[in-house]
Amino acid sequence: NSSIPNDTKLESEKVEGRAIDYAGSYANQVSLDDTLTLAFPSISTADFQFNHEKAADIIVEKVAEFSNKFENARLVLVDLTHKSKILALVKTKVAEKNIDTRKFFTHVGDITRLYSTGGLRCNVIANAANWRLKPGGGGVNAAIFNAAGPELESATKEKVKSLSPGNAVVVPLPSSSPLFTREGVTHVIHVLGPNMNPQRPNCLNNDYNKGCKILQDAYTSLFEGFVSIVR
Ligand code: AR6
Repeated sequence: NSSIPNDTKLESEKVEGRAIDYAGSYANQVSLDDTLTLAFPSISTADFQFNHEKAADIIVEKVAEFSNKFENARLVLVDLTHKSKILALVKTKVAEKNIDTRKFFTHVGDITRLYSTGGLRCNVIANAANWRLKPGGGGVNAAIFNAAGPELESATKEKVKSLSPGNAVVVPLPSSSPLFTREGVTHVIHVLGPNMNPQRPNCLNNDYNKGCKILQDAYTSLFEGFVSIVR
């Protein structure tokens, strides 16, 4: 070993460290082999300006309803930062319910890099889409379309041209997409939530009777889409 230059030694240690990391997450993956995972962002609560308290109530209500519907699958609510208000609200509200923590938890990270940077394998990710199902705009929609490459746009177009609020569409991701190869994502579910932002189409002008109903429908559609993949 003394013949190995110092920097090379360091490099081999690094490589070994990584190998252990990978082995760890691989073992994890094997033991949870048939645990399909849906990672989803909080629909409508950023660009679409939906009230966070109300959205958190709906997320918890829908998670409680759906987490009983599958055995080897789990739901993960994701947001970008530890300061996320919606994650904090959902965590507090979910603690009051009897929800199995293996079937639902929250996670901080970029939904397009959950495996490569967080070691969290998620076969399915949800997108907070726009009604035209177009790439770009901002938020999670832009991030997912950018990370998935043109494959996602064409696969989406093949399935459907537009969405109305409260609906979701399951799009199988071509295996050539970087999101498939790097992150192991096999499906993207586009969801269109209610919009309270006057700068965006179909603004509900603070009508939370309609808005809550549409957000409930959106999560029902999303989770039913995931159940259809799991089965
Ligand atoms: N990873 C995880 N969570 C994210 C990421 C990311 N990369 N990026 C944003 N979030 P938003 P909406 C969180 O605005 O309110 C788009 O332009 C974010 O912090 O993406 O439903 C579409 O084209 C928030 O908690 O979606 C539509 O026009 C959540 O994702 C419109 O915005 C949703 O924020 C949809 O607005």
